[in-house]
Amino acid sequence: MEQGIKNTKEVIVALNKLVVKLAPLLANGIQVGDLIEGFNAINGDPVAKAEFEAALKDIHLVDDEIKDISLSEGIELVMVQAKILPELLAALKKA
Ligand SMILES: [Ca+2]
Ligand SMILES: [Ca+2]
Repeated sequence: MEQGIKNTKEVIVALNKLVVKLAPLLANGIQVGDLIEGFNAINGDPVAKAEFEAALKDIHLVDDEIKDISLSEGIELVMVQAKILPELLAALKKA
């Protein structure tokens, strides 16, 4: 059965947003408190929280989606990443 790439896309977006949220915390070095602060940053953002929960819930489906990936799906994933890249780079630059 064709798997599609819905869950893979969700996980890519969630991971990028995680880096965007964590980058400012890690800018001054990694402390134990960063983990809690990172958790609070996500927990305090209902949209991000819902996205993370959705991504984590279906993360086990990503394996099958990747095994079944087509060229057009691969390109679509690259485009998903490309679309988030400016936000990601801006966060890392500030860090
Ligand atoms: Ca820190
Ligand atoms: Ca596919």
